[in-house]
Amino acid sequence: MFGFSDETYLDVASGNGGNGCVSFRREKYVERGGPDGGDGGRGGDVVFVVKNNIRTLGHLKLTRSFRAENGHNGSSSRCYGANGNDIEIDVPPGTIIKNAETGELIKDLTGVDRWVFLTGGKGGQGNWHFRTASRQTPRFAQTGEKGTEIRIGVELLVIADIGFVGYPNAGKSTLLNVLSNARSKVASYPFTTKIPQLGMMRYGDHDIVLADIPGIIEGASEGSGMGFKFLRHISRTTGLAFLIDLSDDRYLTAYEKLSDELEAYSPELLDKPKVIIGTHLDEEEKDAPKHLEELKAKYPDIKVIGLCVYLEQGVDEVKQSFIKMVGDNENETLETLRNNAAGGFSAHVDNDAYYPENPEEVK
Ligand SMILES: Nc1nc2c(ncn2[C@@H]2O[C@H](COP(=O)(O)OP(=O)(O)OP(=O)(O)O)[C@@H](O)[C@H]2O)c(=O)[nH]1
Ligand SMILES: [Mg+2]
Repeated sequence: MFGFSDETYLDVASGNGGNGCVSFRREKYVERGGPDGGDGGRGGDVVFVVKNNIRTLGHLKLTRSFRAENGHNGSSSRCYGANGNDIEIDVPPGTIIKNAETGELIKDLTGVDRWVFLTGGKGGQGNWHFRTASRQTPRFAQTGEKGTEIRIGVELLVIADIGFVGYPNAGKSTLLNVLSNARSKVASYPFTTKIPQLGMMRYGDHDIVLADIPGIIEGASEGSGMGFKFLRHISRTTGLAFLIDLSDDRYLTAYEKLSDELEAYSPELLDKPKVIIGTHLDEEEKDAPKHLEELKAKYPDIKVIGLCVYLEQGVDEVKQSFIKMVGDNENETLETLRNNAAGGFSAHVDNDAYYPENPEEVK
């Protein structure tokens, strides 16, 4: 279980084939022209296109019905009807298509770029095809084949791109709420956040999934505080953001202590790209700006950003650092998605923020 699973249903239909045409040639001086009704065009297909820049099913909740165009009818002079246009449905990597009624898996789109799900109906043949020596005036043509209509379930496991790590009260939920539509509870007491929350940060046409997890304290690996079981939710993220409260006495040691706890859970966590975010930068009476400089000097090899969301200081820089972390590691993100096509817990999705349906499920 590394993320939230999201699902929706769609009604999809391929286009009907156009009808063949019944028509006879009419020309000057030719009294009884032969049949010349053309064929109907093919109905459009329903095609799924996997787009790496989409990470959610949000856009499919606005439009639930997707119909390909019908083929056009044939016409006289043996003119073919035009083929109907295909309908393309964009989905994020790792999407699974199921039969909505039976729940049966139709297709796992992991590793697929483009997939024709329903082909359109064939066009009917015009009466021109039905002429024979004994039947020179066929007054019939074939009707186009019907397209296929089905209700499908679309499922996706949403895996976070950036995981927030920090002591309680560092400002993790505050940051999540500013960067995404999530409404993670914010309060001045420790362990306000009790279960992971995901939010979607949008930039251009890209989605970046952020994960806010409960605060970690020294000794979490031995079970102190909320323990560190929630680290599994950030174990597959592309990058980590360490949030350190610059007004807290522990600002200079926090990064090492948090790293020790992560290492005790899984040493690979430390290999991830990371950024340190010094929060509460506005607390000048507690020397927050000076502490920020000390942190920068202590970790010259790590990007250290000062942040106060209330004064909008550092918000852009934080965003850019997330975009860069995800952009630099796009292939790894895709790999992770491919390897995690199952699992997760279900979430109630509201305006692109994910709230677990059943908190007990979230282990
Ligand atoms: N002055 C100031 N207060 C902040 C800042 N960021 C967050 N806070 C406050 O710090 C307190 C804790 O913020 P949260 O976002 O709930 O912290 P958290 O890291 O999610 O905490 P837990 O969920 O308990 O782990 C809240 O009272 C916030 O209003 C900041 O930049 N400056
Ligand atoms: Mg919180």
